Amino acid sequence: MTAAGELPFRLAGRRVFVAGHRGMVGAAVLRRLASEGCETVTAGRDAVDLRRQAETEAWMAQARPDVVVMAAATVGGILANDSRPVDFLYDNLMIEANVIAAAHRVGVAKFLFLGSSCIYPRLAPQPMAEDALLTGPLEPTNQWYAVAKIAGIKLAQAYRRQHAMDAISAMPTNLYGPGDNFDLAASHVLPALLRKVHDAKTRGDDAVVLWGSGSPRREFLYVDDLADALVFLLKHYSSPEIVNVGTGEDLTILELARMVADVVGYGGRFELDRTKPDGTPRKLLDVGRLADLGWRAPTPLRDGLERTYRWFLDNAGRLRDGAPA
Ligand code: GFB
Repeated sequence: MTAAGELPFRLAGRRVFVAGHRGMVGAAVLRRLASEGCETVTAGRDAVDLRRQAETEAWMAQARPDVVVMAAATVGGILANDSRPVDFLYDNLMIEANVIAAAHRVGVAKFLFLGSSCIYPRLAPQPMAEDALLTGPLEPTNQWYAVAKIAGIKLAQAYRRQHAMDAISAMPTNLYGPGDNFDLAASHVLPALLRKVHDAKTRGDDAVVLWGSGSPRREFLYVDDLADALVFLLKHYSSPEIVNVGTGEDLTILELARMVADVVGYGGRFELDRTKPDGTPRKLLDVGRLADLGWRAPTPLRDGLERTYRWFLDNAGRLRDGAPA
């Protein structure tokens, strides 16, 4: 059985559980939902460990949300993915299975699952359309995370098919913005470069080291744009097929580094550390499906970078791993 959900879906007056509200994505979703007239509920890791089924079910049974946005996940950049495979596979499998099953038990009216552009094959034709899923081998550095996210997509589709649950799935491209992780050992490239370039400028260093060859191409979406797209999908989308969320534009890591240097006001050089992995050579989403539905990303990369750098400067003192140089 395939559910035909209510469209447009009404958020006003509903109780929305944003799982993972302390992360960059969950926090942006909360900011965006503030103007929707809905009630939001959240649960920190101290209140419920979503990797534990009994805890998740008990929490969901007392919270009784009408809508769930599944932004809880163990995430990180290329090195964290490659070096902590258990965390990326086990945590994400458990979290998504527990949250989807518990949401079904309490009979939510809508469920939004979040995947990632790394679910697509390493050498998928570019830009990557939704139907590229499961057509080829994955990028080895993030296969653990990708397999977990693919399982989550399938579980959402399975609940929709077997139990008529209005579960939908969005696949965001590489994200950045306020609340990102600036810890160099675990972060993605964009916050890493903002921090490295800022530190080099502060210390007067004449070079910044980039991992890999600098030639991989990536697409970057401002996290508040993602949150806006997710609210749009909650209201206007009800179908088993996954939906890509991106800008439709990419650039090389070296081009990104130069843009970061410009935003930070740094005049030094970039050196390449080729002992570090490049990852997939190109990751650009085909955003045609979402554009046809009526949504496009409004924030140009340069503007998003400036806003993120301002956030970094304002919040550097309370970043998890201490202040930058
Ligand atoms: O953002 P990132 O860590 O992850 O790295 P992926 C993107 C590219 O930037 C790679 C290069 O080619 C890195 O080698 N890079 C250059 C750097 N300098 C740095 C640096 O200082 N730090 C980092 N982190 N990278 C992730 C997946 O892949 O994308 C996740 O591992 C997730 O699972 C995420 O899907 C969206 O784009 O390669």
